[in-house]
Amino acid sequence: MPYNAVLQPIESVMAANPAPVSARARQVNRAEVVDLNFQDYVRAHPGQSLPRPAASEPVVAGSALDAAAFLELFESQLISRHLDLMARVLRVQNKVFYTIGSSGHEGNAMVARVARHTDPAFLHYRSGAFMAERFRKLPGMDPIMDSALSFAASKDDPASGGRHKVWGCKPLWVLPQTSTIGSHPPKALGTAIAIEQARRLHRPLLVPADSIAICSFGDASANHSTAQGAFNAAQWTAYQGLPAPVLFVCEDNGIGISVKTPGGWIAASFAQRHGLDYFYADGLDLAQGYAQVVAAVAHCRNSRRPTFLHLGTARLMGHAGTDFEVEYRPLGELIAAEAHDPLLRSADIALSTGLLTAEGLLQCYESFRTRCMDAAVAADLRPRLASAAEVMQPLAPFSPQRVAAEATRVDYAEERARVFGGEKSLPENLPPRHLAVQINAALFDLMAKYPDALLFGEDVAQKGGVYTVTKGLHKAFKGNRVFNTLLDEQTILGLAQGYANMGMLPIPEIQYLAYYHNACDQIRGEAASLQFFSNDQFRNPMVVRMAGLGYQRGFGGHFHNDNSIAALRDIPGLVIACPSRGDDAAMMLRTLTALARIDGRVSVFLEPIALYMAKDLYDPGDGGWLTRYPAPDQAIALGEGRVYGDGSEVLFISFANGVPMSLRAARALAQRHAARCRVLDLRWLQPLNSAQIVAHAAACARIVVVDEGRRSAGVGEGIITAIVEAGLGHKPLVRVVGEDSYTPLAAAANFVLPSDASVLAAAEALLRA
Ligand SMILES: Cc1ncc(C[n+]2csc(CCOP(=O)(O)OP(=O)(O)O)c2C)c(N)n1
Ligand SMILES: [Mg+2]
Repeated sequence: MPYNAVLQPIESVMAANPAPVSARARQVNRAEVVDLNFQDYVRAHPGQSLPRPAASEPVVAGSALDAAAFLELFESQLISRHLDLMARVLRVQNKVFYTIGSSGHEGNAMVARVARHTDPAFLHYRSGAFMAERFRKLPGMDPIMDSALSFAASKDDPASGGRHKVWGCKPLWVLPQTSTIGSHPPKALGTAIAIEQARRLHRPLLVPADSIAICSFGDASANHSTAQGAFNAAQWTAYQGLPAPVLFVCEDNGIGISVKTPGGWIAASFAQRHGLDYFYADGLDLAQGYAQVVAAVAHCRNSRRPTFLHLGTARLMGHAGTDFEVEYRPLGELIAAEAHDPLLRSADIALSTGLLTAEGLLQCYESFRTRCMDAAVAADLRPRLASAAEVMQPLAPFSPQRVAAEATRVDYAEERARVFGGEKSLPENLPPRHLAVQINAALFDLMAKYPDALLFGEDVAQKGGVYTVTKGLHKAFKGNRVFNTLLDEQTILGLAQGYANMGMLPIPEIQYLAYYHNACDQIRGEAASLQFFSNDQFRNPMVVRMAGLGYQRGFGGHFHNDNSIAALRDIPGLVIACPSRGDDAAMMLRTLTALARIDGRVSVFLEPIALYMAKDLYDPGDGGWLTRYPAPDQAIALGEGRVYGDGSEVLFISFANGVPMSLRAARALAQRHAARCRVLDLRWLQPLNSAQIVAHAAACARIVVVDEGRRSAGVGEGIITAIVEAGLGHKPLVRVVGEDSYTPLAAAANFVLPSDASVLAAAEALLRA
């Protein structure tokens, strides 16, 4: 019996006269329809009509799939289906909290079967069968119980510790994804490139050297600009003959929630791309589709080229349990999709070949139902996360002693001497220099200290960066460790995640703070969330350098003088460091790389462009802003600010460009009013060191917060809040802060940013009050 026999009578009846469609077909609960359809189909099947294949023989004539493999794949499909059905039933009872299912996509089990469990996988949310199949690759693992714990948001969920329903598994190299569609292709590509780069650098690799990265997503998600950026970056890489063994798997069910993908669009858009090799496989028919899945995986592994596997699927039971598909899809269309249920086709193969009897299959079907329901009921009894502390436990791991020890570790003297060209030219033996030079020296130092550190971004290599901060690094460490990327911030941050996933230490550069906003989600949604959603099992440590903030004399306008860090400040677990002078910068960078290495943290190093070349503090030629390079055993602990002076009449709290401004204002107050001041340079903008802020605020009579960021959502709000919450809100205090404006070109910028004059005026007003 053709597996779509269920379809034909209903479709023809519908066409003639929609009225007689059976009561079942009209049901709103499509999960029940799909469930009953399967049972009816099996019961009505005429049974064996083909010769029964031996275990190692093609399951049907001409198929690349043998009978034994077919039976296992079918079992994975059934497990996945019953996880979906269980979720629909138990959601209503509040025992399960997630109902986006995999029904109709169970053919993705083929990809899991053909790939290895050490091929890092970044999966679409419809990957139940992929997971069930991959679970076979290691002994002693139970996909049903693991999934049930995840559906139930139990603390014992091995994937995320009850934080989210994600497909993830540490031993199986499945890195959990967020539900942002299309956001994972950049890091999947990054991981593929990292596998190759580690080999070139002779770094120990965490997976076999011929691994591939697998990245699956839906047909609608393939249009997302983030995904398209990753496809383009993969093509750009392959075009140059560079290896990028990533397998993109587009699971095409023809629809995204309620929006149809134009017929044929995925093939039309992807079949002819330069540098992206296209394969199509029927994901609704294991016997048919298997050969193409095998071909795609083998091609990706052997050629090391980006490969696009277009997997035909269907969407059954709606987008999620809450989705009443009947409201936006004609009934006939639902029935048609249900008739293409891949499990009907698998049942047809099993029954017509005599591999299973109808009775045996139904028993098997029911036994998986029972196992899934029992597992879910048991999972519901297991503990759930019970406090904010428990929820946040993996968010921002911090081991201060170990980080301090790592930051000041100096066991690479030989490499250091080689890199800097001998003892005499070690930077700590040179005269004081400005910020850009000291950051450059610090990067040389860190590249020497960490042989797996990689520095990359737009223009960082031969040119040495737009502001020469990375000058000489390419020459010293060569193109495998210091390299230019294509012009795409999402790819830069995706690469960083990929390198980190493969155990390296990425130091990507975002050329200007303003352009971080083009790729914000790669930090906010992706990099910074991995430890949280994997219960700290996966980490993607990195130090992202961003040049930013205002006051550039030579290069005006908003985008090169962006002063907003609001889009960084509220990212859970992210560390933001912002030095104002060269010695601090070097010591802070050491702490950030140590934080990455020891605690797997993601951090941003915000470099104030206008201070790169600043040499003087009070008067032209005084050299007051030059600093000596700190010896490599010196570091600054996370959160520790720098305090200038011990006066108690006025406290300036600031960071970056605001620090020299505050110091100049403090000197003017001393000279004009004999007022004794102190200046606190925060240095770390997230997490804010409230205790230090409050201690100095308590010790001083008046407080001036100098925040070159914006009035709204700037650091100043956090500083004032810390002071007020500590009960010090009665003290005279004022903010000198950037306006809620973009920064205009030329001298007009001074109207919207704090200046020497406005800082001094605010402080004097406080003194007078
Ligand atoms: C960036 C983003 N925008 C919107 C959504 C909401 N959303 C979730 S799934 C989805 C449709 C995805 O369709 P497709 O990629 O075809 O996958 P399918 O669900 O059909 O398997 C949308 C719009 C999201 N998760 N992420
Ligand atoms: Mg879709």
